[in-house]
Amino acid sequence: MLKPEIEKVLNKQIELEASSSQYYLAMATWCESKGLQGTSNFLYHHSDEERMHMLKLVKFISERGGRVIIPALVQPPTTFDSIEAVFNLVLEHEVNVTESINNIIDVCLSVKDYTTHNFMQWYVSEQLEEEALARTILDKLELIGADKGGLYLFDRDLQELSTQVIEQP
Ligand code: OFO
Repeated sequence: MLKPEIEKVLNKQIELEASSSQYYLAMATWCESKGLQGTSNFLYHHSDEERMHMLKLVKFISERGGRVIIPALVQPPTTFDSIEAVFNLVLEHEVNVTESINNIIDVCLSVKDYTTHNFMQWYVSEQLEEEALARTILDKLELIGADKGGLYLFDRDLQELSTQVIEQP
């Protein structure tokens, strides 16, 4: 049986993963409207991944006899200042997610829930990768600056990345 403290933080994480998925979906549609098809596909995939992160939590709570709360949707922004702004927001968001995951780990240790602690290790490594990826993308964008040809190649790179980063649940 899940302890109430754990059920609470896991449900909060479900909300955060769901809102990440919505947020990246909004970014994907914005990039698509700017002709950045590769970047858009990358973000569509990223949005799918976040939904998968949410589902893993939903199933884990259910399997442990807890109560899942499916959160209401919050409308993400419809427009963004630039592609750099998009990825700065991605990084900022992922850093928040990491903090939230670290908080769950703290709660697991404080109530001695080693099963959830073990389950959350997957999220710890996932966050490491996601933050690193967002930083790499931002470095590339800084390198490109205002070079339109560079942006074209960047978009092509992200198209390629979008087929690699998708994971199986
Ligand atoms: Fe990228 O947030 Fe999920 O875990």
